Amino acid sequence: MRINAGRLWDSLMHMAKIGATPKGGVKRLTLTELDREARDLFVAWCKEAGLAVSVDGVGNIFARRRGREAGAAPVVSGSHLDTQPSGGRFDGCYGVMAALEVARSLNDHSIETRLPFEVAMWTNEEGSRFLPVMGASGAFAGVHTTQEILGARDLEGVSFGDALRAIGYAGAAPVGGRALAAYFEAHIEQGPLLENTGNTIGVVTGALGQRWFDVTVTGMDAHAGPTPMQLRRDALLGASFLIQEVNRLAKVTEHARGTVGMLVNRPNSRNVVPGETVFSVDFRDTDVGGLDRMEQGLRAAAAKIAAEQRLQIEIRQTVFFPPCRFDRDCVAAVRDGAGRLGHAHMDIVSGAGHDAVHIAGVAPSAMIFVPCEGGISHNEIENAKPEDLAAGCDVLLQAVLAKTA
Ligand code: HGY
Ligand code: MN
Ligand code: MN
Repeated sequence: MRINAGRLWDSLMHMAKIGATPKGGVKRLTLTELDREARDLFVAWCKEAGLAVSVDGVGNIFARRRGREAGAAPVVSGSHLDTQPSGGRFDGCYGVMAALEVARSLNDHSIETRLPFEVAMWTNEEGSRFLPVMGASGAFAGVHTTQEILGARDLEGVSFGDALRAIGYAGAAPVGGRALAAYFEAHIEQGPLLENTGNTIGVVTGALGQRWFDVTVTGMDAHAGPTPMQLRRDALLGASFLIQEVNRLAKVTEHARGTVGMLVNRPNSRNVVPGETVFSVDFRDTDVGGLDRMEQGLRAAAAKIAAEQRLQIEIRQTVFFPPCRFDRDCVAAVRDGAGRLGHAHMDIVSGAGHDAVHIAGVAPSAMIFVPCEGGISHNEIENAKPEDLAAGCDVLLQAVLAKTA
């Protein structure tokens, strides 16, 4: 039994039109009109496939296919439809479309599973508009409260709850608190390993832990002309020293990662010494000790720079989740599926966070990676081969069949 590769590709390309950018990417930020349009299309496709659709209080969407044991805990598979501001056509969307294709293929082959199967779409996985990243799957898993998620505000001050209501997806279903028999997520690797090693399938055994901060550097606005260099309290200059330190700390060990992706400089005028600079720090590592090492290094460097440059530097943690290991049996179901289908495969640890990382805290979970061109993602040129996407979806079908039997 195989999925319908053409239908999977067509669904991906249809969804990619919603928020399409001139460079071939997708900008579909969470809880915007474009997100609503994508959600409406997804819900329509689920209903066409005979799935019962429900929406929970943070906008997570679940589309349920009946099983013989109608009330039993379902096997679930899904991902996210929101993208980065300069996102691609596959990050997240592939996992939602692959899960929908599994449901469609079970219908095509008139398969009645013992357990119900649900397709899931998690709100705000990317965390680029609202913190925390992976917030809605985190609420489902009890890592965050619903109030915390609904109260988050974007840079314009709009709350998650207001934006969710504005697009009509403030659902009535409770957030979490229900058992899942298993969870699988298909995703592009977003790194170069599979492509470089000639593997089609990544059997994902776990994911790096993450710790994010917002750093606020405060100095003094001053005139760029009359103010002598030695009297300045230049917030952007202080931030630049600390940003170099983030990069240095992350290079100390092989699997550590350190990124400054967001920076706001005030007053951001060409002839004013900046008085305030706010920037993000994203640390990742295979163990919490590595995250602790980088945090301690960051705080020590900040204290030194603050004293030398006569600045105030505040460091506020915004995201933390420990490294995760996926469920051995679910990982084996993925590995066995890839083996049975004859796809070259390798075990791999995810450098990216995914909703599966939170769901793994409440249900046996695993992920399936497929290659993306050049390992590039979070970039409008993100690309993947139809045959690899189909292979990953076939492995997902095998894993779902194994767990719903
Ligand atoms: O940041 C991540 O790892 C994911 O793309 N949200
Ligand atoms: Mn993703
Ligand atoms: Mn992403």
